[in-house]
Amino acid sequence: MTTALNKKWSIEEILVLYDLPFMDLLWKAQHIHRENHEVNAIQLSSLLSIKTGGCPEDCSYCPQSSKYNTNVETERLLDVETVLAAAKAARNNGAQRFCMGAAWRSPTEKQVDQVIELVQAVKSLGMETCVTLGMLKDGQAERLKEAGLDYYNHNLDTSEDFYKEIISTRTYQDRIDTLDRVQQAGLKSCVGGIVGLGESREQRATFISQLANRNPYPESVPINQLVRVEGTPLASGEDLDEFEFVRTIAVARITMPKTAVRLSAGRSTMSDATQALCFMAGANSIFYGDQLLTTGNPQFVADQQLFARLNLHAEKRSYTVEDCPSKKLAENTVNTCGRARAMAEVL
Ligand code: SAM
Ligand code: DTB
Ligand code: SF4
Repeated sequence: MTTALNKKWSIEEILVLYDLPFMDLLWKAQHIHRENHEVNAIQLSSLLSIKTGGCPEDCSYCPQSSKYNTNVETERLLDVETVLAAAKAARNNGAQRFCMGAAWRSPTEKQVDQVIELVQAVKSLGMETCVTLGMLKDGQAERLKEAGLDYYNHNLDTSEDFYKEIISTRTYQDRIDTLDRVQQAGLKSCVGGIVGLGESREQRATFISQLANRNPYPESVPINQLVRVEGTPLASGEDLDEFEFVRTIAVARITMPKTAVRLSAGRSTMSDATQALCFMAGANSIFYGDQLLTTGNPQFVADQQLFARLNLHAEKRSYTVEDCPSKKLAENTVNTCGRARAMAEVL
């Protein structure tokens, strides 16, 4: 799968998409979705906070910032056994990728070493891995790639002009620099943002243009709905119209046809009907598991029931020999790994 750029998107063109009649927009998004992805298949990623709280950054939405008085306790980095147990539970429930998040501004070399140990342990279960550790320095993305990491998550979150109103401890360019390092190291990138921070539609369109015009554009695009957390500056405010959230999913699908668009934070308070509209609009990935980082997510069983009602299934993946956890297949043969197939059959 390549996400090489074949069209540059102007902000005006993206706004034209946003302005389409809702049904026309969804039709267009679903059409593009079907040309590029398996129909009714959803990629399942489980998430674990491996280092919670005490972050020196001041992201206005985040319960893990040390600048705000939230209920989140600061914890140490989890050990390998704890992480492995969580990853096994996620795999047994059908998750195919395991994402690990750390509340760091930027990891030290020693912290990268510790995360490498976690990545290797999770890989040994036959799962794909993703980590989000904050900004990376030169050489760190290469070290993670060498260790077998598949994806690095680093969100741009919103448009550059609105970013300054949400975060003062780093710049938009700092984020872009890390994304460039991630891509140059050959890691797949997972880059998305938050909708409902108080941004305008034009700022949402500008944010989408930032993602869609990267070359290649990200392999994975998480679209989070703001989860309002007591104690953060964004704890209260006017909620965004839910159809505007669905429109944002559709616009991401149209502008980045091959990416996995992930319906991310915010599902706990979203109706099943709105989630179904998001899948119709081209979302084909979710965070799957009872917990995001510090806030809740629908229970495994709730999602299994929703999938059954909507006739959705977990994405089935073909693993090459390199990726196959059993490592029993002949070299250079492309085949479907039995273990991977069994994992995908869980749902
Ligand atoms: N510290 C790292 C960083 O900022 O990249 C990794 C963890 S950070 C929690 C990952 C992402 O979670 C943020 O970029 C943001 O998009 C999302 N996030 C954090 N708090 C959120 C909230 N209250 N609602 C929705 N998304 C949130
Ligand atoms: C992403 O885009 N969303 C996830 C993941 N990447 C790391 C995080 C959502 C966090 C929601 C608030 C919380 O649980 O702390
Ligand atoms: Fe820290 Fe990431 Fe939260 Fe910002 S979003 S405060 S960088 S954990």
